[in-house]
Amino acid sequence: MKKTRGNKKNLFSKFLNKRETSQRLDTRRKKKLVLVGTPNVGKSVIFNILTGTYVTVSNYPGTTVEVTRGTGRFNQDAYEVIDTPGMYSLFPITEEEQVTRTLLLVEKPDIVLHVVDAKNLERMLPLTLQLLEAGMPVILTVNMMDEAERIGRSINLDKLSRLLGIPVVGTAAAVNRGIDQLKRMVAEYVRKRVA
Ligand SMILES: Nc1nc2c(ncn2[C@@H]2O[C@H](COP(=O)(O)OP(=O)(O)O)[C@@H](O)[C@H]2O)c(=O)[nH]1
Ligand SMILES: [Mg+2]
Repeated sequence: MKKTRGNKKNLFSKFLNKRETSQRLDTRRKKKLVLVGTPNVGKSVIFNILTGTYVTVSNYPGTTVEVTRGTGRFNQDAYEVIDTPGMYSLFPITEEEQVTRTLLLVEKPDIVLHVVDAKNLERMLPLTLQLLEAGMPVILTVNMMDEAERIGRSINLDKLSRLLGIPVVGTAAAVNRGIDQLKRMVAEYVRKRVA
């Protein structure tokens, strides 16, 4: 009789231990990073750089809109990286925009990378403001810096960061420029939010 009770206790403490372990793992769960922005700004190029070979493409539930997910490992952390269809506004007109908006609200990303084209910055910043107003954890990625430079545009990224009050990074993803800095910023941002 005693033995059984002992065993039960043992099982119970084993169960507790297991639970503790899974909770511990949970605090180290994969961070979720979502790429958003208008079409043709380089979201998918950045997605491909951040993730490995194993990506899954699926229709967002109940729609014909494709969402691509992959895993990125950098700065000792694992991230679920999600590439979304292009969106112009958080107030959706197209099904793509509707899906991206829902995804942002439902999946509660740890980081929203708003990717913009450095050549058309001013046209794209309204979405940054909308995302911020919606309380999203935004890092602004000013991509295509190579093309902007070629047409003689220079962008004061530090000033932009001060004005918006969020991290801003300049990239030229197609030539792998600024990606290390982007990864560092993501890691730093997540660390700050957890602390
Ligand atoms: N010059 C230049 N081209 C880029 C850069 N990033 C992306 N591209 C190109 O821009 C096009 C659109 O990129 P894509 O990732 O498909 O954009 P998405 O629609 O936002 O996913 C592709 O032809 C890319 O090769 C960049 O930083 N510089
Ligand atoms: Mg794309």
